[in-house]
Amino acid sequence: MALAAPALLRPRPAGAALTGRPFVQPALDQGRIEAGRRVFGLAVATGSHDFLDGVETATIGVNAGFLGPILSARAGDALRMNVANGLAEPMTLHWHGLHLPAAADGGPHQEIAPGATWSPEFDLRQKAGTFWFHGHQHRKTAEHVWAGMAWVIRVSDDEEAALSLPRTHGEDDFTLVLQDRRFDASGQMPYDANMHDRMAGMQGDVMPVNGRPSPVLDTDALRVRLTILNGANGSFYRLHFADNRAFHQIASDGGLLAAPVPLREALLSPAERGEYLIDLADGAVATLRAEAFGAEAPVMGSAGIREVMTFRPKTAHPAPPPLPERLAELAPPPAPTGETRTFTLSMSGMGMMGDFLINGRQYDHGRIDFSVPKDAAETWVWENTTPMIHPIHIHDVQFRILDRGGRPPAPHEAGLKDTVLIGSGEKVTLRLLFDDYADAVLPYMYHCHILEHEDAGMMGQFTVV
Ligand SMILES: [Cu+2]
Repeated sequence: MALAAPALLRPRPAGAALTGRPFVQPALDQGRIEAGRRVFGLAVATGSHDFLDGVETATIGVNAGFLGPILSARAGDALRMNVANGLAEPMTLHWHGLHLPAAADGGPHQEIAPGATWSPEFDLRQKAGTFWFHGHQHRKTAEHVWAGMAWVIRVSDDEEAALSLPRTHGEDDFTLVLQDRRFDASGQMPYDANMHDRMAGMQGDVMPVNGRPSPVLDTDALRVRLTILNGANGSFYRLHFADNRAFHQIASDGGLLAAPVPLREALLSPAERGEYLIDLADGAVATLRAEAFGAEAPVMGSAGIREVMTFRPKTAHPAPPPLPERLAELAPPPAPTGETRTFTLSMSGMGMMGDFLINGRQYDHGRIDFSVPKDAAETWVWENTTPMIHPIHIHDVQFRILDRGGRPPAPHEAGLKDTVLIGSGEKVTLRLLFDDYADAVLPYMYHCHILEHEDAGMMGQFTVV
């Protein structure tokens, strides 16, 4: 992000005229308990949603036209997900960030036929954190997610519950799904990816937050916790406040950081999550903004700055409440016990018009690229030789970043991760532990989470045996 112009550093006065509609916080769904198992029903169907005031846009939704309830569960829960495919085409639903058996992963090998229900059961072996689920149908992921087939799972645990943090859902604890979409003249958002979209990732000029562009929230809270998912197909968001205020990151993809990390901007790649604490005690209006850009940013630069949402404090207070000094016990990355593998991201052909490859190959649904011995702690080195940036997601594990471009990870990247940005020309080293689950046949995926790149074949698969 460029330095803000001086005029932007001054807080807007409270009560200044703003035109956005109220922020929408979807309810929490705690499922139902059946024989000691927490059961969620997820009905996937076509529907509609009013992203734009007074216009119904056709969607694919999960338990709603677009804004399904947020799934809420506790670490250690035994889960069953009843996923009912109400579409006229096959689909899958992948539990992004969850450590689970390959048969329950919801990747391209767990296809659900039209009219069928898929009911995986698995234990929730996570720390408190924010996870999500989205369509992962082979070559249809981008189209399905664009239409709305994605939402959030929030996981709580005792360690998080013992901390003095905002956690009243919808009062001082807000879950935000950031996306961008483009609409045609009739207010519809057909998935009409052109050549540029397939290269750079599909982006839109309207940025819904929980399905509503630039919403406004009037709040009594002196401090809010924002749990943010970048749910975009192809957009990266560099989040910051219009008044350049400082805030703190407290969690990354897989759970709490060791301690709050002060920031003035936070970059979220597609599929990444972050949790942030924002002080509102001064009573000034706080406008969260995002500089949006696509995979081609190293060449083409930013797509512009978008207003994400505005917080209007109802009250002022002499001082914000104190922050916790420590958050979670974060063990060091596991010591290596397995192989070191190198993954080179490349493009075939000339310039920007080639195919997207990992180690020189496109995804092949019938090819397992390699097998990892169960319980191995492996080292994966990712090298990006393309002129683009790629967020790499690895199924099954929460991994740790050991090294980014020859340096240790920044504090906000030093925690649990399942998606990591690999910059153009950059080399990033990860440590991953493949424990608990093995399956000789069914694989897990690793892929670029720019969904257009994934669908174009920037994906591979491995088994844990
Ligand atoms: Cu990519």
